[in-house]
Amino acid sequence: MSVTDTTCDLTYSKMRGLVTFLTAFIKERKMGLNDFIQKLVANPHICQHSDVQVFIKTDENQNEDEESCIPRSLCLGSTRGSLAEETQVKPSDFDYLKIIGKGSFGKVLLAKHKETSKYYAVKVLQKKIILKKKRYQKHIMAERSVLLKNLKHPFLVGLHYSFQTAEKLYFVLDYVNGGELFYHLQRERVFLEPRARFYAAEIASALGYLHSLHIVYRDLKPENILLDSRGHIVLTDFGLCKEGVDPNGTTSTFCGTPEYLAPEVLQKQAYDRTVDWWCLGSVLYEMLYGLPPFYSRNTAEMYNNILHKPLVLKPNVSNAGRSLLEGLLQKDRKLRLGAKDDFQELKFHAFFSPIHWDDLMAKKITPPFVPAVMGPTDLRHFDPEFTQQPVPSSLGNSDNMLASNSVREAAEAFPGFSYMPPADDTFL
Ligand code: ISQ
Repeated sequence: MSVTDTTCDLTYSKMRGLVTFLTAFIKERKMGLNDFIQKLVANPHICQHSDVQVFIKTDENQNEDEESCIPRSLCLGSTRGSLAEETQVKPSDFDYLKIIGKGSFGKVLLAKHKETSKYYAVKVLQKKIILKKKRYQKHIMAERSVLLKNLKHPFLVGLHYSFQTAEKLYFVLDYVNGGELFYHLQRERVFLEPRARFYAAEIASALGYLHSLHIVYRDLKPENILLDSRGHIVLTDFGLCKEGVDPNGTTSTFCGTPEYLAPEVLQKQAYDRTVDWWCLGSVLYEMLYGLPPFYSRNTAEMYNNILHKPLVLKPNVSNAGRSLLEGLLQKDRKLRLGAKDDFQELKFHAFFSPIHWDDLMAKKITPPFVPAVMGPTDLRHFDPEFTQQPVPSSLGNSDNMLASNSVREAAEAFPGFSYMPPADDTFL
């Protein structure tokens, strides 16, 4: 075989490899582009393959100031049928109007897409803070990974895009402004059973959906449960800790409020999806009784109560309600309601007998309470501590892309942090 032949052969086999790869890619694309991209970027071996490198390579001539959010070659389709270039989303595509939430890693902002005038909640995280703690880097990647699983559920916040610049990670999420569920609970102290049932049912159906995809939410806590402007539940934050993490990277055992921690999580034992049913029990308990179960102002005592104190339920809640709480707040996760047949067990519990689950999923049940909001820019339900803070002008600008080692490391730590909505998705 001549050298030329060999070269030809090699090129041909490479071509075949590429064709095989592309065929598989297109097939996968039909099944769910996002899922495929995720697998691709999550697998270092596949990523290192030269064909794949060529395939996913971003345009070398792209604006140096902004990392592309979407490798151009992956822009196979667009929600509006436009060209790849037009579908690239970058920080400067948005006007950042207000800070609506803050955590140790960054902020959540109300942002308006300049071209479409649609409103989004944009979560902006500082890479260097995340990088200081490997564990939380995993958290963020897990959050992205979870959000990218093409999650679509009426009571889960939707991710539209994620992208990164040299210093920051951006998540472009649905924006909801009905306020935190517990903001309303604090105002009213307790909810009547029908209202608590409605919220518990919407939360349970979202958790059941996540479990069906083998995702454990784990961190269900008051600040992650929002209401939209119609009064429906929206669960947010698959991994962002609002508090409890020192930005300097010192250890903190738990993220945020510890009230809802299941005994197995407190004891750092193995946990599974039943941890979410414990958390749901805690939310329901607080809605009906006005305080978290096992509550004590003394945190050590509360931990002890969660682990050892028997659940005592006062009779001002119906038998069905108390029976559900007893099932969910069972300390032994193997005996907990949902341990065998997950969400199905909850669905058929007497407490939920007034719920028509198909109607619930279709948002056909009229919410028991409609938050008073005048429009998307009505921020009355957000903490003024956040909304009164000035919005950093740097957000819509390009990050400094100086090729320092730390910046490069920061970029490499979040591989594939870009996202394009599925072809059948609308741009809100
Ligand atoms: C969506 N809307 C308002 C606030 C939010 C906070 C976190 C994540 C998503 C959000």
